[in-house]
Amino acid sequence: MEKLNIALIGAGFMGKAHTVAFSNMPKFFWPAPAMPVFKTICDIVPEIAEDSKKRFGFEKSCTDWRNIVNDPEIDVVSVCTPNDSHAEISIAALKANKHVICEKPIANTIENAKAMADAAEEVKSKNIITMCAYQYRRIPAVVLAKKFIEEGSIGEILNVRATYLQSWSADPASPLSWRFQKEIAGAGTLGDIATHVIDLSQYLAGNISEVVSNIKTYIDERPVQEGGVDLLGTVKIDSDAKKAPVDVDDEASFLVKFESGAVGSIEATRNAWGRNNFITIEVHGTEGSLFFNYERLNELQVCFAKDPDDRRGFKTIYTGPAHFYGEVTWNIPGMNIGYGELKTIEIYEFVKSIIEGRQPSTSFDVAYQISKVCDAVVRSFESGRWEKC
Ligand code: SOE
Repeated sequence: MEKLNIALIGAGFMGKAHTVAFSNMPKFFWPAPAMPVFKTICDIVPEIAEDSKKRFGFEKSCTDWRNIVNDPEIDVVSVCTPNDSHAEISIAALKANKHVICEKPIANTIENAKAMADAAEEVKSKNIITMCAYQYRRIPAVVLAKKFIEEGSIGEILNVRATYLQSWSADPASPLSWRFQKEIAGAGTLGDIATHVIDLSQYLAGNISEVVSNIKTYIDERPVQEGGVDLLGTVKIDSDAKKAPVDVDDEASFLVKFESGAVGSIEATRNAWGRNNFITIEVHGTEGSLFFNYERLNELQVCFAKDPDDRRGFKTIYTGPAHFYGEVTWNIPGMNIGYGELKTIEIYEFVKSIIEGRQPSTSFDVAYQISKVCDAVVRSFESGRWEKC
């Protein structure tokens, strides 16, 4: 079995998610397309780099990502750093003929997103694979929704309503991590989570062509945290701490038009008390409707117009062995998968793409298209008009 030497840059929350996924991949998917070898982990904080080496089982650690890009032994680079370094690292890695999986959003600016898509295009002919980590489209229930749509079970799509609501930044005492700084993150909620539901909407209904938007910042300054570690609201900082301005959005809502003629809406905020990872998508077609909610991620609700008037309504399908990769996760519907299995499915698809020499469905060009929608959302907020993507 082929081996792939893995290097991971950025040992925080996403570094942990990628490592768990690489390590679980052959446990679920056997025979694996290739065996990951945990070569090098990089973090700019020396103690975190060294600690993660031991914790995650890497052979080496470093604090400068260039060591990884310049290492001829490395086949695959996982980019799990804050958004402002995605472009520089990914482009350098691609130029060094490494396969790259990069966390979302692909970049902090539309220019960087384009540069990354261009760099990926340049090495495509050498079978160098890129993936941006839009994992939610790989949830079995979402894949089932796509199957219903493709089979024509809900007819022609009329409307897509999508939301991504979280609460971790609703508390003004949640610290000012990089996610609230435009220079690093590029955008707030729009880049961080609206991008996921843009991806889901486009996966199910095709590309979005135009948007009209509203953007809002609710909490315009936050307490400064020591160190660069992203605490995602899990730690609160007391009210007399030094504060600094927030220059990104807390909420982004927009109406969308799809190339197909369908319409819809997308809303995202990280300031919705009671909503945790509330990704919902409801698709209405001429012959029926579909509804998915990540907080019940092993379920898809479907309603068919053809059912008799006295029986029509949403029914719930529990995903399991009969569904996408269900045969390799757990054996009984209702045993359920979670975030860890989902990231594992994503890494499996990435590694399989490398071995088969074909781009996965969330390659850098697809991620760039999502950034174009975000760019149009910002332009529309400034112009007050519909803007093309
Ligand atoms: C924080 O909002 C976050 O970690 C996002 O950055 C992820 O993309 C999302 O999947 C979970 O929430």
